[in-house]
Amino acid sequence: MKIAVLSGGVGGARFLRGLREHLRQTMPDGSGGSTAEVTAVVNTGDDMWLSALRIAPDLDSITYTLAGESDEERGWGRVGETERVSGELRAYDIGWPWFTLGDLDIGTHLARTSMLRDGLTLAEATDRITSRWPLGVHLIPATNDEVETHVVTEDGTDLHFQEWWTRHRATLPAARFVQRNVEAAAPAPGVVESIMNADVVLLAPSNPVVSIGTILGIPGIRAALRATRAPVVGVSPIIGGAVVRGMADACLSAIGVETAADAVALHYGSRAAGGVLDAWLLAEEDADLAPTVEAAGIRSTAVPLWMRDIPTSAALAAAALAAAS
Ligand code: FO1
Repeated sequence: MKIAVLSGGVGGARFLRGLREHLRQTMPDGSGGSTAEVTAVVNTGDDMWLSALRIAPDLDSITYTLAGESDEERGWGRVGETERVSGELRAYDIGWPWFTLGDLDIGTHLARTSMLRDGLTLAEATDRITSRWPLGVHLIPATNDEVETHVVTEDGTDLHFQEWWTRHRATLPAARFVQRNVEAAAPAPGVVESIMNADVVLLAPSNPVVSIGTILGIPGIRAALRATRAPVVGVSPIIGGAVVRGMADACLSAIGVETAADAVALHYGSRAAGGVLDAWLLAEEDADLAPTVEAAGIRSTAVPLWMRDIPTSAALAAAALAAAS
């Protein structure tokens, strides 16, 4: 079974860990893995150059989570982290004091930057970095091109998404999000193929605007989702009318979408009506919204959406696969 998952960072990482667990249990390969093939198409809009290093937050969040090396409390970076190099950079007034690079994390950024300088693509560097651990999921950046998300605030200031997100905690009202140079970008090799050859395509419960939305904004990816014979199933990132984590509500309001599980489904749209979804998982708290989603041509199921641990994440992944059939 081939599964393609469009994913952002933290929520997507936990969902992928649950999917891997579910497949290990239900489709074991006899050596602890699964016979299923999972490809994660990962958002790169949060990426940036900082202190001469190429930072790729969502790729790293998923890598560290699947490797069992992630800081589960903070939701990003490595567990057992130290910040000696960051202290030195601050002493030289280099980098962003509000954006902490841990020493182990800097190792990843140095490795990635070194490979990029040697002429590898981001996808090739990602293959090299992820091969260090038996992740059980193939990570592909949505694009090898640098398509960074910028936020234009109401007063016209243009900020890299990371500054808006980590320095200002998304409190500056955003007028719009801009995917820099997206018109010249192409899906990374393997992205369209993973969607077209999939038996199931899943949209992880990631930020619908700056994670899933930015993946869909890469020319060719939305068309692949509309063309694939695989059912496309999305998982709501909103539970009980509130975002699970992060500040996705600030992103949704900026694009005029209500922070509600049905509104996000309608924003993605049904494939019959020019969108990308065949089915949508809602939280049980939002089961009353199912008729609205169904009326839009999207099959809708209410399931427990909280991913508190690996078993609950695995149960959510199982529900998403069940909704596909
Ligand atoms: N988020 C923060 O709120 N503060 C930070 O200092 C911070 C540092 C950081 C370093 C590396 C990395 O990969 C992620 C980091 N993040 C930080 C999280 C990051 O903003 C998010 O992972 C995504 O970009 C947004 O979903």
